[in-house]
Amino acid sequence: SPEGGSKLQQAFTRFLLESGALRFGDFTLKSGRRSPYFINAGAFNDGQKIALLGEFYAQRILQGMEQGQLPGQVDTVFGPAYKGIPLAVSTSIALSCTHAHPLGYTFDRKEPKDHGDGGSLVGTQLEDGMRVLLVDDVMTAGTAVRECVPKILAAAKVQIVGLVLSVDRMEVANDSGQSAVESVMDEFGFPVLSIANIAQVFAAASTMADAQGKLMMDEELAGRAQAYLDQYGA
Ligand code: OMP
Repeated sequence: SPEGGSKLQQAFTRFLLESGALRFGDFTLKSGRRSPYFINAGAFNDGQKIALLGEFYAQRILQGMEQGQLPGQVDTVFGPAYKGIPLAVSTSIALSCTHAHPLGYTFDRKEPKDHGDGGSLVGTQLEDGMRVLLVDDVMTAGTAVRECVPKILAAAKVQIVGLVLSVDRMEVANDSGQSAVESVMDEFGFPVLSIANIAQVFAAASTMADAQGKLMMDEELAGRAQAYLDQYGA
């Protein structure tokens, strides 16, 4: 790829910055790590942004299919509640309506339901033999995905064909020197792809200026990001 990354990575980085999803500051993560940057998928909070986000996921999934990382046929896109729900829905719409790749969407409930259909999953119901593609927002230590996989496998004997993230933060898992993405791949045996990893995001952001001509990621921010990655990077 050229300097600053692929077209998809560059466009996605611009989208992260312009929508305010990528912020620099001082953030405490779920894992307890204190990070100088944070990616907040909650910033994709209107119809245009969530449609565009679904389109980015679709592009990455189609690329994964072309490159043989993902099978060409998938039955449903699964997004873990709550933040995974709009990801699964928007990705399914983009693949089905824009890319002639019809498939379902599925998500879980956080609370058990004891009336109505009684099911704990919403959308396309999982059946034995189905191919399920997971989508999630960001991976840091890999805790979120470890919670959701057993729930899916308890519903039916499905094949989880992969996990697609917005951003892989490229950090170590909690209890090892191994990267979170690699330890999830080893543990569950499916590929983990991201629209962009954090190194690709930073490479692209360092080449981009805002409307006032100010660099989106100047040397001071780059230095703080590097210091964090020296500590927690895989
Ligand atoms: P792990 O479960 O440690 O992999 O952290 C990933 C989750 O943390 C994501 O699903 C988010 O809920 C949250 N998160 C972000 O959304 N953005 C970040 O930049 C970092 C985190 C985080 O807390 O690590």
